[in-house]
Amino acid sequence: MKKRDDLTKDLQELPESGQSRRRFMGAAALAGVAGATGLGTAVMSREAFAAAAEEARNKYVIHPGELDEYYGFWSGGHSGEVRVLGVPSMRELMRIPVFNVDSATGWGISNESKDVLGHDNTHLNGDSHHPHISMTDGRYDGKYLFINDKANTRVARIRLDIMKCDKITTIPNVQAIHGLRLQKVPKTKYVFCNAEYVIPHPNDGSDTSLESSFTMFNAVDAETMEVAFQVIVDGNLDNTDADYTGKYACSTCYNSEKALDLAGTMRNDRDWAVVFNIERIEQAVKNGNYKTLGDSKVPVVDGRAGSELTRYIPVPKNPHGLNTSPDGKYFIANGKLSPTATIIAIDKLDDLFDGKIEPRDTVVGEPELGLGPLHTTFDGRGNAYTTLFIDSQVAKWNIADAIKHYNGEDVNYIRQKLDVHYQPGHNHASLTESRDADGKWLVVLSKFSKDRFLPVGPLHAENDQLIDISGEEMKLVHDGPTFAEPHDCILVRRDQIKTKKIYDRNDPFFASAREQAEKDGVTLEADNKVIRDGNKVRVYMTSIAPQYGMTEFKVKQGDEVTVYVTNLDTIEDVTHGFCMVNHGVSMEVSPQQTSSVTFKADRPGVHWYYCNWFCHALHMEMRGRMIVEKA
Ligand code: CUK
Ligand code: CUA
Ligand code: CA
Repeated sequence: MKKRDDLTKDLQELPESGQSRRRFMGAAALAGVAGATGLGTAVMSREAFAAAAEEARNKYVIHPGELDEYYGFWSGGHSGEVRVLGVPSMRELMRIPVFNVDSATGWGISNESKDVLGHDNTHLNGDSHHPHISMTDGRYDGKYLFINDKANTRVARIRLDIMKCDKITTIPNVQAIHGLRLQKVPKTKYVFCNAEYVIPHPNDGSDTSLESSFTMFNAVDAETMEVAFQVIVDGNLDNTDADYTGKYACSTCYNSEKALDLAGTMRNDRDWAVVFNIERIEQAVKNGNYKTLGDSKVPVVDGRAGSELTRYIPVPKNPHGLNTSPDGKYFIANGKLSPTATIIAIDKLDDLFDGKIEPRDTVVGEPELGLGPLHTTFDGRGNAYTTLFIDSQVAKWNIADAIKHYNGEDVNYIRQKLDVHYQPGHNHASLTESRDADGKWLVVLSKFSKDRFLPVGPLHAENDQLIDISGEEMKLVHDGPTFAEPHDCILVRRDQIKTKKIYDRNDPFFASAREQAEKDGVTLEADNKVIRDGNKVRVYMTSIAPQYGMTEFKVKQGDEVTVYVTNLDTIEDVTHGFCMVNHGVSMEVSPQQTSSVTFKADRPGVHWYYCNWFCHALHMEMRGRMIVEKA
């Protein structure tokens, strides 16, 4: 095998020779096309260059009034949210607050969002990494999107018909949910999620030793959002993915050493990928072969070495991403500290679990890709695309050729290496996690942007790059700055998502408001009424642009006031808001939606409320007064 440096040099097909890297970057979109036309930029005429640029532009520019072909769902990292982008335009369409507080929609402020987040409001932050869309028979069904919260050990579900988060579950007995993937076949019954850090059990301060510490692999029921089971593992857990039979899930572990310091986590030459036998785990739970931990009732099974529920496959040093190829054949573990990716054949796992072969016998390839392989994605044509964090590149390689090479054949499996800017984490090709992987677009989430955008102070944007992978060569076509911190994204065809234009009046999202109104004898769609219930006051009002059904209501100092606003407008896009000045109260009320918010009327006097979503020419006139009588 050639030395890595030679390989890299041979395979660098970028037309950047003779140019400074910086100049190349400025003309990145053009250079990509130049490569495809076989013309180095150095010899390209001005006219050819302009024509190539025009061709590139027409391919990815969505002109005003046109719609994108794909929805992209981006995690928002420690902003705690999810963002919706159109691809290939890369325009941001919407933000879906999840683990964060959002002033515009009132997420974290309104009662409906607190029903989801928990009314104690113990956390205002989150750290969302991995957005994944529910599947039926290995294809996106457009029903839900699930996402982890590493910061506060939660998993959230977003209803894709209204693009609102409707459930959040805190995973018990563990800390820091990181990797998250969904069961693909026969449907998404489970959300698989890895807790990253080992903690002692019980974690009550009585014993903080590593001997009593472990972490767990978790399965959340996708419909009920209850934790179905937890599996104790050796080492720790990073990323995960599931197969296309419904039988196996696989997770990477970078800390088989269970070390507390950095050097310690790198001590072993190999860590492992742990494979979970979902059928056997379900059976163990059914047979009552489990325990529970602390106050939680979640069944906990033991999957540590020697267990029949798991198998540990040694892979090189501190692996990171774990990705299933869309043909269902392979789990690919990305090396991170090793320049390799490890190809695990899923059809050998039955034999592994039956004790017929050894763990490393499942490995059918271990291609050398470059420095810092983190995540791999697929085009559905047999090629894989792996981000190289340290090399700041994406390596395109052919899986079948990598396997041949592993078997001693003299074949070159690397197809191309493309510079990205800079230090890529996840990458994601269109429909890549499903049977429908179509190999059209590749998004690369570069963690550093450095000189790619106007400087905005020491804190930089990240750089999400769009690469056209529909041809033989990857072509970089777009740079897009993003705020902290998209870890991962998922691209789905636009016809796979069906959204509501306005709310259904029976939507469960505001069912609790309806229940309360019924108890109070109030019809949400018609009444404008104040109901007093001790020192609790419920104010029901309607809204039609540009007016609230009530321009004044009276309460007493010290009352706990809940305002319910029902938007009677039926016209798409006519959203109202409700903001009570100086009370920290703000919320969205979209067409046919009911929203509510509770606050303390603690100061006597006049307090104005107003509509804060621009709804009408007379939007500013949409307001009213809360009169608080002195106690
Ligand atoms: S990730 Cu979460 S640490 Cu590579 Cu999926 Cu960034
Ligand atoms: Cu209603 Cu602005
Ligand atoms: Ca390690």
